[in-house]
Amino acid sequence: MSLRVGIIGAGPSGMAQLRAFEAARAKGADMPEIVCFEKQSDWGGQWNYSWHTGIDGSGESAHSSMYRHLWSNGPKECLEFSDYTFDEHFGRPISSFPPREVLFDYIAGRVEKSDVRKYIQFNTAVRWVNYDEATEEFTLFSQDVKTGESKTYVFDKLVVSTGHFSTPNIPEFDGINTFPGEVLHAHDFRGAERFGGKRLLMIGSSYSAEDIGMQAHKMGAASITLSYRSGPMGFDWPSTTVERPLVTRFEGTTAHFADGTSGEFDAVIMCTGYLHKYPFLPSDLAVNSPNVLYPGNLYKGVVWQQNTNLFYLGAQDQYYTFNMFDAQAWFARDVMTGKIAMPSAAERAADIQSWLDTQAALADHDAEADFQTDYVRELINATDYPEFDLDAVSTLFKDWMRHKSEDILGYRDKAHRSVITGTMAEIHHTRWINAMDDSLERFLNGPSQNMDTNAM
Ligand code: FAD
Ligand code: NA0
Repeated sequence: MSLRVGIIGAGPSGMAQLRAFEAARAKGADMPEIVCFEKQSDWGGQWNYSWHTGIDGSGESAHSSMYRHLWSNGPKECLEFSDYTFDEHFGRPISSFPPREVLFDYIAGRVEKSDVRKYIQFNTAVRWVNYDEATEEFTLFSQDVKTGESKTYVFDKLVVSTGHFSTPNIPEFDGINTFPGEVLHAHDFRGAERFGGKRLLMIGSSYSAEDIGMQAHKMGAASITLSYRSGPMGFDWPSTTVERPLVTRFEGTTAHFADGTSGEFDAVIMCTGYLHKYPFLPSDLAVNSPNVLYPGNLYKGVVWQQNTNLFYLGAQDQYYTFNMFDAQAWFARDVMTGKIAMPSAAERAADIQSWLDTQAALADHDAEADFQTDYVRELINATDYPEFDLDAVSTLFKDWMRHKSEDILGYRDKAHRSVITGTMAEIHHTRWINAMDDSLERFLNGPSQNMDTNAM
């Protein structure tokens, strides 16, 4: 009997797992029996944009946290697949910070070419998974979200690739129940147009707060206040934007901050991150971690320590994304097929601990980028995933972070060089601050919008 592999989720990580098996098949390896379960009607995960918030059209929790005007926050050269380049997909150089639709097109283009859609059961949510120690089999219970039909499957190996930026982390604040304006979490944010002229309070000090804040600035918010728990982001913000320590309480429309200051607000957006949540898994198989670069209990960040038939992709906080998911998927594939032998439990535990110790000592963002670079390198070295210059990617991350420090509204106007093809990105026809049309068509073909809007 051939190997039976279940994959939960057809976002970029699940798509990487399908591509990894297909790449081996193309080199002559046997294809296992694969079923990939995707609760939405299309692949792409976070990149599969939907206007839905809360509950989607099938009565499931809406998965994607992306918003209409989202542009990549890191250079595309840092996430490029080494087996499917931007040049191959677009046939010409494009700029370094594409909008969501363009990146969706890129990731979908690769898997369409490898004909793996046939393995995916769309509109199918995984409801529960059991593991039988005696038979070493997973029993998976799925449900068609349109018809309600439930099915049972048995697998030898299980890949969890359901992402971890969909279940909002929602803190409480005194008085927020009676705040008269809109209160939402970043997960439910779809566009900042309606905040034009409004006084906006964002709680949190990471990517969501930064980018949704700057989206609101772009769309003409009257003011943006970023309230931090641990420390300010410290960018050179536009004049509309200030940082304050954490909110201590709300009184009507007034928010009071830990430094004794206060302000009046029309709306509050919680940019307070997300929870790892795996409601379909028993607790002894589920990652339980904050959002960190190396969650514990996963050997090489992929293999569940107490059950090496279980794999997680993309469970890390992410500098690297698409190419890291590839490195993980290639590694998971080779473990599943026995090409990579598992060391003893004690050796795995020691390996996990050494990564956790290194992680605990990381001093700054540059060190974090190097840490994840070393991690990705280790995975790639263990497999036949096409190598690329990872040190050059780490340098790109550092350049990007420096550009953000220099100009938080302008870093997306920079161009970077592909470490894989050597192609220099185009300078985009429209500065990010002036770009109001995020479509693939406009991005690729213009015309420029620089003359449509005044530079802000
Ligand atoms: P996801 O993309 O979350 O996909 C998981 C899939 O699993 C989904 O399709 C979901 O429907 C499915 N699923 C979940 N539960 C079940 C179930 N029970 N049964 C069946 N299917 C299920 N990365 C970048 O590189 N650049 C960016 O600019 C960028 N911007 C981001 C912006 C936001 C707001 C967020 C939240 C993330 C962003 N990311 C970005 C990171 C993003 O997480 C990754 O790019 C990528 O989408 C992660 O892929 P994934 O497959 O691991 O998870
Ligand atoms: P994210 O910013 O949504 O990015 C997710 C933040 O929440 C931290 O600042 C944390 O503070 C704060 N926080 C948590 N609990 C809090 C509380 N009780 N009170 C106050 N603040 C609290 O989440 P995190 O985890 O980075 O930060 C949580 C992902 O989405 C990232 O991978 C990012 O790349 C992606 N993203 C991308 C884009 C674009 O590409 C835009 C948005 C998000 P503290 O004190 O723990 O530091 C454009």
